[in-house]
Amino acid sequence: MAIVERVFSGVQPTGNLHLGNYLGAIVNFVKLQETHNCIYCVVDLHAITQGIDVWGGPAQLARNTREVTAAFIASGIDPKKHIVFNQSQVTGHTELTWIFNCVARVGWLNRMTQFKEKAGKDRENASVGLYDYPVLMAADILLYRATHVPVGEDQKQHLELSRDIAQKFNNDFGDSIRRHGFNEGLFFPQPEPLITGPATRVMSLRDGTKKMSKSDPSDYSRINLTDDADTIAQKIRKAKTDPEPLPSEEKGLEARPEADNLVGIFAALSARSKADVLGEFGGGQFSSFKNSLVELCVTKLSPVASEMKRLVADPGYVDGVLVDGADRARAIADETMELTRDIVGFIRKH
Ligand code: AQP
Repeated sequence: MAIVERVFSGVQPTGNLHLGNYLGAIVNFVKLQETHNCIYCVVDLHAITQGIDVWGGPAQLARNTREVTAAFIASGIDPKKHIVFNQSQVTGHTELTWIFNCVARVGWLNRMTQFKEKAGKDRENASVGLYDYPVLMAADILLYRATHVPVGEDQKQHLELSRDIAQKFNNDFGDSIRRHGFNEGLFFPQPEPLITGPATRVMSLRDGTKKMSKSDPSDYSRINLTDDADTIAQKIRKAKTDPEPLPSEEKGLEARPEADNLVGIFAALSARSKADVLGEFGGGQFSSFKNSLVELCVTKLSPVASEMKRLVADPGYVDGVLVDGADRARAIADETMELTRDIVGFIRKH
């Protein structure tokens, strides 16, 4: 069972899928289909790590899971050629998490900044699942022995942890791994983060120093993939800016986070460089730039939104995609888990 190049990534069904998720992750997912075998997962087990008020309860979780699946397909992911499924249908994710819990060190998890940000001041009251989130993420990736993981910049630290877990597992169980025919002692690959593409960190429309996020209480901070043209226009027109006109060169965006963010979004959506965008709009006022940005956003996002709407109205089809994807994912996961159990020394029926 040699290591083959394989892409894995996931999106949480926590509602409000936004332009950051789209440009930072989904657009890259679509592109990678041309060169790799890809597995794209709706990570519902991750979604429940925050309070029930955040993930919205059972009916909302199911709705959000279908919505993320619809967004994948509407954006151009082909669930027949590649694998699209929801995480909870493949039990290997949780089983491998337990084994990795015994490999990962508490000191490693204590350094995870996302936990600190999400748990906030009330850390004692955060769920154990939220603390363990990065270990589940390592299991998601390594269950498929995936080699490449397209993510936004915010996930970089978690990817580094996945690499540390893979390496420690390979070291701890090196002799057993070799006895199982992996002569180099490498069972799990070191997954490579792919933090590339048009916009690896899209910022809030209300505060250019904060990441655009599903959980921001202000809906005006983000453009949701399901927003209609009027809502997109309102949000962009209200987006925070500064009183200066747009600079003519990229250097002029330094220390102007809101301007930088809007120019970055324009560049990403139009597949142009920021310098090129500033060549056209530099020296002008934000108002006319914003009008062009509204037009661009609506042109790019409306077809995705209307296809999502059509798919969400057909839950039978969407659930079918997830069940079919889970069957194909499970076939790969079972192979990894059987070997992993043997490597660790768990007795099982052969
Ligand atoms: N603002 C962003 N810019 C670029 N990429 C982003 N991603 C998220 N926000 C941005 C990338 O989207 C993928 C899916 O993210 P996720 O659903 O797993 O959760 P997250 O990273 O926690 O995203 P949110 O939207 O910010 O949710 P909350 O509010 O719950 O924290 C990932 O590849 C992520 O990098």
